Amino acid sequence: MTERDFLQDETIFALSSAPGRAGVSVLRLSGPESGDVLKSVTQSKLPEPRRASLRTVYDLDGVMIDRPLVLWFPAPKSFTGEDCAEFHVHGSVAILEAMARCLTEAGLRQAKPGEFTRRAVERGKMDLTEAEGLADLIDARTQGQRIQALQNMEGALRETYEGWQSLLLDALAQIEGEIDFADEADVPDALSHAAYPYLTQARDGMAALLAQGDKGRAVRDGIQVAIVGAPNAGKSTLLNGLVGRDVAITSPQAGTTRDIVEAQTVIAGLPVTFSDTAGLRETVDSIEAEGVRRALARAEDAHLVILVEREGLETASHVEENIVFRNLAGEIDGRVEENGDISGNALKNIGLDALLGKLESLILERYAGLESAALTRVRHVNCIEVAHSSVEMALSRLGSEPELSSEDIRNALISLEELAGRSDMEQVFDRIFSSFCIGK
Ligand SMILES: Nc1nc2c(ncn2[C@@H]2O[C@H](COP(=O)(O)OP(=O)(O)O)[C@@H](O)[C@H]2O)c(=O)[nH]1
Ligand SMILES: [Mg+2]
Repeated sequence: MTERDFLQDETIFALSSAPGRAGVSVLRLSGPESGDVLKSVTQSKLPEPRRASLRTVYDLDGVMIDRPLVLWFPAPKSFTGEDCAEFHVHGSVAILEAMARCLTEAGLRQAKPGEFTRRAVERGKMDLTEAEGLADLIDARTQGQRIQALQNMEGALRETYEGWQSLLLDALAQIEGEIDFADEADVPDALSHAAYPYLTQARDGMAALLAQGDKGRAVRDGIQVAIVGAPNAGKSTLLNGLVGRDVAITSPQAGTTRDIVEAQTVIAGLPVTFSDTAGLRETVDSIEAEGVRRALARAEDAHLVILVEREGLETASHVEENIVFRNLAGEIDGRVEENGDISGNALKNIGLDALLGKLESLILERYAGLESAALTRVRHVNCIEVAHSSVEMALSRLGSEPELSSEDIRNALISLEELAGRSDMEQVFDRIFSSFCIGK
């Protein structure tokens, strides 16, 4: 028995709702002792599975703690796949403390962070990408994040890579058939040829998903918008106007902003962080020069860049911008010019609606409404990139070196198993061998 198997046999509990005073707080149990502990602390028989029942909970001395709703989820139909129970107690600090003491005395252990979900993954209730989706759903602050997280939690990415796995296993079965039975007369010469369509379909699917680039990560982590331009162009004034708060110091003195000033907002249901930066100019002041260096680096890393221009001011360095805001003097109409630039007056909040409208349409166009699975982590991109290049390699030597080609396909499958959070290849081998027979 490994240490992990041993740990899995432990029954754990945790407060699953937020800590502190609340109308109701939920305590969750998972592991083989869940049912016995539920019976003993309620001094009654187990409730009907998955039905809320009112019970009294007693401590070890037989003194009442609270009268909660309790639920019993016998394995495997539970969140973790183990026996689970829930107590919906009144949410007071004193009740939670008494419950924790009572459950600890009954032999249960406090769960570690993420331990319920980890058990769910290890028991096959969900794969790693679904668990990541669940974590993102709990962290979601905007509607766009919620929608993206739900898709992955519901298995969008899992279904996608399972489709590729199936194609790769079919391809492998064809190739192995040719290698193993090459001497037999009834096997067609170019059985491996039959593997082409499977491999190209898997390759194209991976390429299409990789083509979404950093979309999924931008939604999960937030969209970075850098505000750059010459000193005194009105960048800090613009930032304050955009978020409706006085976050950055503004002054007629050139070189006021040196550190990056960030402010958050929500556009098109997605979290957006604006970064106000030091004005771009040649300077002998070493602190300001560091500010300029940071400004350029931020513009480089940002998803979108707003360049603020003001008459008579030169922007010293070239920056790839997405939107130009022309900060004009006087009572003018804020508007979108023919070339797409926005004219306005940052100090008087003129043209900010036009600017926000343009930002919103750019964000919608680039980052919103992912209909397929989302690559929300670098891990996802890495696994799929390796799988993709392995399949490319397999295709390139399918005709000449089928043995090596099948090795490439196995490597692609290993990367997808990694994406799934499973390194156990047994399932894959089962599939390979059963397909193998069909080929015959
Ligand atoms: N007249 C006028 N003054 C502005 C406008 N925007 C900013 N300012 C002023 O120009 C000065 C520099 O603005 P600031 O936002 O600090 O520029 P930054 O260096 O680009 O951050 C401040 O005194 C602002 O009040 C504008 O649209 N019109
Ligand atoms: Mg400034």
